Amino acid sequence: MSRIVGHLDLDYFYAQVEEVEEPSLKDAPVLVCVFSGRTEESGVVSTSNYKAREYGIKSGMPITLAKRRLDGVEGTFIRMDRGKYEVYSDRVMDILRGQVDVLEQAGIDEAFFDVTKKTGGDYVAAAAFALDLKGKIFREERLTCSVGIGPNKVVAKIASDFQKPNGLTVVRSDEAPAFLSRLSIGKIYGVGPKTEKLLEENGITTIPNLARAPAEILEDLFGKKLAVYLHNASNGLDDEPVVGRGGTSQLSRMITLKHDTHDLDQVVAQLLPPLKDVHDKLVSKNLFFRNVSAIGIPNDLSLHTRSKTLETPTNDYSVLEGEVRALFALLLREVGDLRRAGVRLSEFQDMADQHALTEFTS
Ligand code: TTP
Ligand code: CA
Repeated sequence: MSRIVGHLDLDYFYAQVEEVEEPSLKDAPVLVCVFSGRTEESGVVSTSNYKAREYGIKSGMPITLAKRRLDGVEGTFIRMDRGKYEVYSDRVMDILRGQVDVLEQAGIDEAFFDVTKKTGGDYVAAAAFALDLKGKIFREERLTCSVGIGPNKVVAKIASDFQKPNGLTVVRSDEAPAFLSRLSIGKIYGVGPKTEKLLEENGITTIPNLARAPAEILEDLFGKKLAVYLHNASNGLDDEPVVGRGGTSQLSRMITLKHDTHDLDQVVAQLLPPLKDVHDKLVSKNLFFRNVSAIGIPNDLSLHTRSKTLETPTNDYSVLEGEVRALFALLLREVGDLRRAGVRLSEFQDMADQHALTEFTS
């Protein structure tokens, strides 16, 4: 049975989450920014919606330059809230996990998946599956994404990027060389501007050039490993398996509070059972956590988070409860009555690994 691999990437992810929470933002530029705090305008754009991209706004661009590019057009500048985007990401990944044979999360807004068994190796079934998946993510989270389906990770990743946003591109293995031949070399995963320039200096300017380049030339330029990868990738070949991460990457719990409240003691008291439950899970899985987030949802259903990364990982319950209390104290300064509250732990370390590390360093 031939392998069928997919790659899913959420569209303009941080900015799209902000639009989901405030749909009136949709028709104008939305720029999610990391403010460095020196002056009101210092910092960079993390990402922006497609409306903003029409004005040439890009990730990593200084906010001052983005303002100049907007040239007086009204845009909304929003402070990046990574904890909030992680909650959305977790939920999308949970939807995916339930539907595919193997899931490999590759970033906050992207994942590879294997659906060979699920589809019986049939591309028509895989295309129908991908459409259904996109529909489910949109119905449940109001988020659009772009999906690529192909015979391997390299092709699937390029395919998901091919018709963004809200795209679906299916490339069968026999179509892969023709599909790739229309694209620039830089579209191949792992080929950055430096590699591209080096190839260009050696007369290799297109994917078909690369696909037919003599092995010795590529090996001279990049060494054996990268040369083999480039040769295979440009021919649409790649054996990398989709690796399901068996381990837990996050644990979270949300509750609806008995009454809407702004009282810290009330919130923390009601969160104690879910906190104990999360802590039991942590201990049973032999994990230490490093990052903890408090999540609060007021009546307007907007999502607010505050998170903390500890200097050293721990599984100490009193530390967990103390941090959660401190985070909710901060969060409640900025929002009104909460309707729902929750906690999320992430950045886990296996206790077994930690023992190994101590043995190694002592
Ligand atoms: P991307 O998937 O690269 O970008 P995107 O989702 O905003 O847009 P699209 O996929 O539609 O092209 O990155 C995912 C998120 O990672 C993005 O929403 C914000 C964050 N990010 C940064 O914070 N800084 C960066 O330089 C980039 C590229 C992304
Ligand atoms: Ca994305």
